[in-house]
Amino acid sequence: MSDKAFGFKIVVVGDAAVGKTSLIKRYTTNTFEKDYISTLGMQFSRYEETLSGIMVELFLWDLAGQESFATLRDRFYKGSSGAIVVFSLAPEEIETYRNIIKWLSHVKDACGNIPIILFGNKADLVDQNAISTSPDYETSDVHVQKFAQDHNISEYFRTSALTGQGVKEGFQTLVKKLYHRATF
Ligand code: G3D
Ligand code: MG
Repeated sequence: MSDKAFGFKIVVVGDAAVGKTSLIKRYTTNTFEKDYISTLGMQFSRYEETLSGIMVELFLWDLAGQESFATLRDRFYKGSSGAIVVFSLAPEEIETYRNIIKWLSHVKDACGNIPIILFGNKADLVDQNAISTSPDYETSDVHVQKFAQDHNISEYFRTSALTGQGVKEGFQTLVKKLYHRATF
């Protein structure tokens, strides 16, 4: 019998090219691969996280290539304990922020009220001071935090799969939440 008491499926969703695969790779192997080969359909990585000495087995699912996949949606989301919704902070990819509402509704339709963490990825591409302080930016921290609160999102992290900023912290925050939900 396995000594792993806990196993969680986590779906990582968001528009194509926001960095879902790169974030999973950064978290599970602590590397960044510039030119990985994308495959069609969905893929998952298995990862063992240890929280205060307790081993937690994670199955991290993401979509590769075709992000509009209505027919596969049920299979992809089935059995998920938590979700990470990702958009890109790169100014020319602002559309990916406006689209998170769609990803949130997919998660809620398929999984009900599971914990959701929001990642604003590619933080390395933007002027950190500008986005955190200037309310002119649609993706400034104040605006995104407000959006997160209004949509029942547990927490928001600015991340970079390239530098590693916020990645481990963000994933671990979700895992802790799932663990608490499962034990209390
Ligand atoms: P996806 O799985 O959501 O489709 P990918 O996204 O992980 O494939 O990433 C899409 C592109 O964005 C890749 O570039 C990848 O290298 C880049 N990328 C992912 N995360 C970051 C990040 O945090 N910072 C920066 N600067 N780039 C990132 P290519 O050029 O291979 O398309
Ligand atoms: Mg991908």
